Order: sequence, then C-alpha cells, then structure tokens
Amino acid sequence: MKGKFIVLEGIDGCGKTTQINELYKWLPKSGLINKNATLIKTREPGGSILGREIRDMILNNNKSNSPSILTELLLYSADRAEHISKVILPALQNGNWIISDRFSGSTLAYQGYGREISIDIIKKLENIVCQNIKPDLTIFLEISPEESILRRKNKVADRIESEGLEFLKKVNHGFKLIALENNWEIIKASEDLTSIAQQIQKSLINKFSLNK
Ligand code: T5A
Repeated sequence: MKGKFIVLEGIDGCGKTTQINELYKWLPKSGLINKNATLIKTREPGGSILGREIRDMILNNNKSNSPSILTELLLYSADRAEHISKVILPALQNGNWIISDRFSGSTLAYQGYGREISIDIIKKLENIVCQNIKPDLTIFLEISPEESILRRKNKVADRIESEGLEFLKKVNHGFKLIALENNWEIIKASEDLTSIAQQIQKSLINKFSLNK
C-alpha cells in the first residue's frame, strides 16, 4: 500500500478524539506526509455512510432492541467491512494517510475480553473482514477504568459506555494484553494533553521518518 494507516485505541474517554484532532492539525506540518497525499480522519463504528446507520443501531440505548452479543459482534464487523471497502482501502491505494479512532483491536478488547466471545472466533472473523489491511501503527492510550468513568461523568452514556466498571476492567485488561502481543505503542494517557500529543508525534516520527 502506498498510504499509511494509523489507529488510536483505548477504553472510553481515554482521549482518542482529542488526540486525533491534535494529530490532524500537526501531521500536515510534520514533513512526514507526501505533498500530494490527503489526510483523512475517520472512526469506528461509523466511518462510512452505511456505517453511520450501523453506529446508531449499535450504540442507541433503547433496551427493547438491544442486540445480542453475537449480533453486536457482527454489526461491528459489518461496519468495519464497509469502512475498509469504501474508505480505508481506496485511501491507502491512492497513497493517502488515514487516522482512525478505533479499529479491529476494539472488537478483540470489547467483544472478546469484555463480552467473553471466543477470541479465536473473533480473529477468524477479523481475517475475513480486514482483507489483509493492518494498521502501520496503533497507539494505545492507557487510562484506568476509574478515570474513564470520572472523565465521562457529565456525558450521556451510550449503550456500551453504560456497561459499568467491571465490564470496563475486563476490556482494559484485554487492551493491555493485545497491545503487548501486537507491539502497539503504549502511551500513559492520564498526563496532560500537550505531553500526550508530543509522545504521539514522537511515535510517528520514529515510525515513519525513514520510510517516507
Ligand atoms: N466498540 C467499538 C466496541 O465495543 N467494539 C468495536 O469493535 C468498536 C470499534 C464506540 C463504542 O463502541 C465500542 C467502544 C465504545 O464504547 P465511541 O464514540 O468511539 O463509541 O466512544 P468512545 O471511544 O468512548 O469515545 P469518547 O469520545 O467517549 O472517548 P475518547 O474519544 O477516547 O475521548 P475524548 O477525547 O472525547 O475525551 C473524553 C473526555 O476526557 C477529556 C476530554 O476533554 C473529554 O471531556 N480528556 C482529558 N482530560 C484530562 N486529561 C487528558 N489528557 C484528557 N484527554 C481528554
């Protein structure tokens, strides 16, 4: 692939959106991106047109039509399949850079470690859905589950965020294991915004400045 694919992962409220916005401002000035390349900011779920409808289906808090855990897994997978086909793959083939708020690591952490669906099944599904697309760099923003809840105390929680502390602990544990297993960049995200942004920039410089 000619383009680059960067993913930020972590539990709810770890600061992905905040840091992706910083990265989106910094990257074009960084000298890392070819002048002809476009920088695309995206997210999962909801990074494609159909994906935005899937996002509403997954995250809405209406208890009467909550999906079963298997349906939930398949909806996240459908969202990702659409995101890859319509957004990620075309962008990478055209030499563009993509920064995504979440990718397949979130499914392993939330549906695998959180919901306790077989990791083996999730990895098999990931192989079908991802069509060999792998992020060039994944950054894990690590905060504690307690801090996650504190940071979101004034926000209306979506269906997954409403699962509470014990669920979040399992997801966080999963993220730590996945991050180590896959050599993700791990950044302590309880520090101040500027220091986290600088560490993310450093990771990108280390990863991409020799491979332009
Ligand atoms: N999901 C997703 C799955 O279960 N399986 C999957 O396969 C996928 C892809 C998605 C939900 O779906 C689940 C995970 C999620 O529960 P989402 O919209 O991506 O939903 O939800 P979140 O990731 O929870 O998004 P948030 O917006 O809540 O969190 P962010 O983006 O990580 O954090 P951000 O930047 O919005 O910051 C949260 C708050 O903290 C403050 C910010 O100002 C903000 O108020 N903050 C800091 N405060 C102190 N110090 C810092 N360093 C701070 N950085 C940010």
